[in-house]
Amino acid sequence: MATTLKNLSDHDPASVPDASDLKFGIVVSEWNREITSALLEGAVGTLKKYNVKPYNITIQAVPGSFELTFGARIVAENISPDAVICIGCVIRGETPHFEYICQGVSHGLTELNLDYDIPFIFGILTTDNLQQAKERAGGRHGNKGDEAAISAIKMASLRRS
Ligand code: DLZ
Repeated sequence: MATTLKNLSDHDPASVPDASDLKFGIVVSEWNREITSALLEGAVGTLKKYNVKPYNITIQAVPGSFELTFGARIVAENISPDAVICIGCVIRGETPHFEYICQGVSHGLTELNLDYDIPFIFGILTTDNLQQAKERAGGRHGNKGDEAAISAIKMASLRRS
């Protein structure tokens, strides 16, 4: 697999714009909480690392990844952020839920990106099992929360430019 042994959170700090006056919303799914709380920690830590002020980070929980779209819309409308980061973890099970949830949230966030004047970031792990999720939530393949935060800063900065 192309990602084997690669830390996907590796990035060049020089490529990340100044974020000291940007405001972010984070919507986080409670489903697979062990994973999503690690992703959230990564995202918040990375935003702060790039000088985002704590009072410019608003966190809203939703029950599952399917609800991320609605939660993100509500956050966008209520706090006027520069970007919304959506955090979730969908693990393939023995039911068709995996496909329905992944398609629902990816289409939903794509529509929000087209309809609103701010970026909505896809910080959602879609894995075959819990072990793969752990490896991408602070394990050997980095933390997708970090990546989502960096994407959010870059896209929010692009919007302001
Ligand atoms: C129902 C469900 C299932 C089976 N699996 C997951 C999952 O792996 N990750 C996740 O974030 N949510 C899951 N859900 C819950 C749905 O996202 C949603 O919350 C419910 O279907 C209620 O709309």
